[in-house]
Amino acid sequence: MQKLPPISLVGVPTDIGAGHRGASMGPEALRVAGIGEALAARGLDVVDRGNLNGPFNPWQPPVDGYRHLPAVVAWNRTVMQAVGTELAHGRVPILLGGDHCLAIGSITAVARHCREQGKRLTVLWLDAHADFNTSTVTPSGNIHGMPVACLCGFGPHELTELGGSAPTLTPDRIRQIGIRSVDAGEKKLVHDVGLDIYDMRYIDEVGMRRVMEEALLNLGADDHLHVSFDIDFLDPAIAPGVGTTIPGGPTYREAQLCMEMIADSGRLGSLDIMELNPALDVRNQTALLTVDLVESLFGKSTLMRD
Ligand SMILES: [Mn+2]
Repeated sequence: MQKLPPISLVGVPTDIGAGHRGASMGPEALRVAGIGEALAARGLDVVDRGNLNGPFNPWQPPVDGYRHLPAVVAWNRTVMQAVGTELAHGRVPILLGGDHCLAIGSITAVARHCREQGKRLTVLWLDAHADFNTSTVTPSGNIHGMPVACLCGFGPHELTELGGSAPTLTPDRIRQIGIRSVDAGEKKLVHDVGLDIYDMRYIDEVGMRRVMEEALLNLGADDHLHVSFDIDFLDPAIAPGVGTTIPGGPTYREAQLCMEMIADSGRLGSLDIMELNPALDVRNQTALLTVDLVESLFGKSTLMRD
């Protein structure tokens, strides 16, 4: 069996960038669903680092187009440091979110690590949304709709330059899968920068297998794959526990295939699990499903082969 590196779970209990309260309870719901035990049962070395700390959510309206910007920056700095520390120790960080604005800190740390190690970073963004809003086009000011834009250098300098300089990523290093809700202004921006989007229509037309073959094409030994998994990627029929459900997402089997093909690539180096909202879940079923999918992401095969 392939030897996988040790894993660190890092909880980030905040909904500071979200439009609904409750993702702050995500880390604990994932623990209650047994994420650590499930990975350990696969023979992996798993350590739970507990939760990071940061400012509480004041639940205020946006200021100059951004909601809670100073607190979002504070949380992301802490995330960047924690993720960077795990990578420097040769561990695979699994961020237990928390809302998706925290991917700014997470991926900024991963990008720096890749630069230092001479690795090429590819980000797989599993989401119903492109998360490419800016303060001028966002309808809400919620920063969880802006992390991909911020990582590509579009956004407040406190976030685009979190790692020292902007952009953290060029759009060609990102592949988005499962997209089915893009705001009008956001759509134009996404087209302008040429983001690689495998939307639900494309998944319907060619199937998840070909989508993942294309998204994972040409990954070699020098590639670091980062998966940023927004739980709203999944169809709400199987995953009701998120704040921004959009119908028409991947089914259970499509999601499993997606995870299994990422595992088969052998390149997974870091993971965000974001936007799980236990306040909206039903008997923790979305957390349990997430743990099931993460097991596949780390190589648990449901197939009759090896
Ligand atoms: Mn998202």
